[in-house]
Amino acid sequence: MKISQINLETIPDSRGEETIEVVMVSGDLKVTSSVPAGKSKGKLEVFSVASAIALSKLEGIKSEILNSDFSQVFEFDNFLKKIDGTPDKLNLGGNLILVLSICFTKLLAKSNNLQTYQLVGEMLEKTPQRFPYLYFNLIGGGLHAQDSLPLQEYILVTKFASPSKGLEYAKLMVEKLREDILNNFGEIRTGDEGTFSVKSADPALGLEILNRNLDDQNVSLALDAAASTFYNNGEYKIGEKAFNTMQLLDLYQDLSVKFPLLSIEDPFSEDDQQGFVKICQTFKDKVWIIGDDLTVTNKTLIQKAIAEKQVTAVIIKPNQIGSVSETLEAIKLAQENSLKIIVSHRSGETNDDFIADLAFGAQADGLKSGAPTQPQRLVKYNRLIEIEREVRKDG
Ligand code: 2PG
Ligand code: MG
Repeated sequence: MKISQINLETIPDSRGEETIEVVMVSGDLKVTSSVPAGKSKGKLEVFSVASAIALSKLEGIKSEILNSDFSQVFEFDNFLKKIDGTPDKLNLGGNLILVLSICFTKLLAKSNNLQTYQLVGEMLEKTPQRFPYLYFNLIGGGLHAQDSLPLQEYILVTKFASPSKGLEYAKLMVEKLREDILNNFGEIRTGDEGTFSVKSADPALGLEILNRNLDDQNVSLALDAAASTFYNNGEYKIGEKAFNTMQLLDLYQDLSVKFPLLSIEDPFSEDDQQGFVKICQTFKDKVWIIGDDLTVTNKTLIQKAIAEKQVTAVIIKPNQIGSVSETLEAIKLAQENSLKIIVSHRSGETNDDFIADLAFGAQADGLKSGAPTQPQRLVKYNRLIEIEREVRKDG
């Protein structure tokens, strides 16, 4: 496939910070993609360049891209990775390589008369059928909300076969929570991902509020502790209290007895890998232990986490690794080793809905896209519903 045009622009993300959007054209086909940004980032995520740098880097390589002919995503990505020439994408930036890579994937799908999820399915040799659980972060804390709960994300997980049912349930939950929080805290405060936020140092409180509003068997709760963000010198600081690894593990055990917890993401710091080993031994298959900062969608780090039995699930965020093909390699490795995969947005998001196609195409176990209150979050859930309609029509 020949690419005939590439244009890059700067746009604001959901936090109002600058990010990049690319329009890519091949003949009469046109696609758009834009990339998100994280705030609680793993240390080993690939490098991102500033928007102005991305623009000038693209100008430097554009003619080479337009003069080439690529027939596969891997080929396109390898071409860019070769120009970049560094493992951490220090030269072109993971954000620039990824936005081009996603555009190319969407364009290649279109030129083959496929939906993006169908191409993803083909690349992973899967037949997409089942929809992922939906991870709705409804109460935010940590780095994502000022003066708030200590853990980063208190999540409603909907497990309905149909994503439209999941979204409907989550929207009703938002209304119930608004009333609950207003009655009990006297004010409504919000966090980065369109969540509610409350002022408290009690790590259990977010789960308590969610739990007292649950009324269906098809829903569970989940946590993203993002524990690297409150870890220092071997200690976890929660409010005024300091926890060591075993004390924090006790806290999680306590929470898992009190609440219907499906999963805990980043329960320990990426620098406390023994914590991950211990929590996996403790919970076995009862609660999924998800790596995010620990594994950063990187197949070498996922391999290590598998070998050392540190996780039973991984977060998949394309911008942690910076290309579609490497994201798919990470997914393949995780799935071959029976890890659950949860495809995820970032806290600073855009209107790109690629991760919905990625989640369905890869037959992910979960899609995590924040609260159903911000357009940048809703666009992903709505894309899944659009896919659902199309799949039901064809099936
Ligand atoms: C996370 C994400 C998304 P951030 O930790 O899982 O919710 O946050 O994008 O800030 O890393
Ligand atoms: Mg996380």
